[in-house]
Amino acid sequence: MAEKVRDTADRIRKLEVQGARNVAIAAVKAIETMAHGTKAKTRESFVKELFEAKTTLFATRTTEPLMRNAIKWIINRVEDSDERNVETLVALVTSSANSFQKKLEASKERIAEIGAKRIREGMVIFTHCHSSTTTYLLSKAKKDGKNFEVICTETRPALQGRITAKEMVELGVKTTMIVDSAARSFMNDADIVIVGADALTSEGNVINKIGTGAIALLAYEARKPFYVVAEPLKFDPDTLCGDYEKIEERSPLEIWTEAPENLVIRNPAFDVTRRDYIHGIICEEGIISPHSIVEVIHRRHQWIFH
Ligand code: RUB
Repeated sequence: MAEKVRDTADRIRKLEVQGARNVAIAAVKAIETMAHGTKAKTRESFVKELFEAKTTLFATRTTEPLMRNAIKWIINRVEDSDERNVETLVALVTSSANSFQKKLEASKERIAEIGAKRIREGMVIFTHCHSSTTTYLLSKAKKDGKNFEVICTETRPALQGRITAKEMVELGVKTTMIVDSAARSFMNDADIVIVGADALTSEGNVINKIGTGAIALLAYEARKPFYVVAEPLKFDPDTLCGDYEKIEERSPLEIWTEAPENLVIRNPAFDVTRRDYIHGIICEEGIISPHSIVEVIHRRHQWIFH
């Protein structure tokens, strides 16, 4: 299998590429590069290569339906075509990869446009981890001339909150970083919570960085609106058929490298936020209730079910 796919898979696994959107884009680019460099002479061997790449990339991070949907989009289009010429199939991979990326780009813009309207002058926004969709929305609000503050968690154990903090400081936004366990102490200072998502389930629950579920509960207790910014393409169709979204469990070494022997360390990367605590999902369709996610998928992305 192409070097590029292996290399991308490695970078995703090591969190050198992080966040659902960035992971999906990196995977799409890797498949495109692999297709360009293919030595396959027949449709069958080309399709086999695509499936090998899919297996490798799917295995990198368990809780990334956007990446899975992106790869599915490309492979579906190749499988649905009757074309036997490999060069034409490579061109089809390129056009599918481009159209997927364009969809993602357009949704990011639209989400930022819609979400920025919820940011009022002087607001304090609480966020967790690093979501490129969230920080893009905040940068749009800033460009619109709004002044606001951000409180961000450091996000143990991999400290993705630092990426958010750096981006916000560079944007000229007054930013306060707190340890994750200080979330309750600072929730009262916030006006609104905005987080990203890795997965959306058929019941309208949202899966995001570990700790998000607890932050949603804190926001509920403090009566602060809790919004999720996510494109519906993060929907996992398997949840409609009864499967639970699997939660990635990462190495205990991320938590403690020299831990005592026999100590059990658990390191789930994500948790579930129940729909009851979510005011709205800000997506390119507008601000929707978590209950309507399946309806949106039926209307906009039927192919996900196939
Ligand atoms: C990142 C994370 C982000 C979502 C959404 O976790 O939980 O909130 O992926 O990000 P990790 P985006 O750092 O483990 O990948 O809005 O960029 O898709």
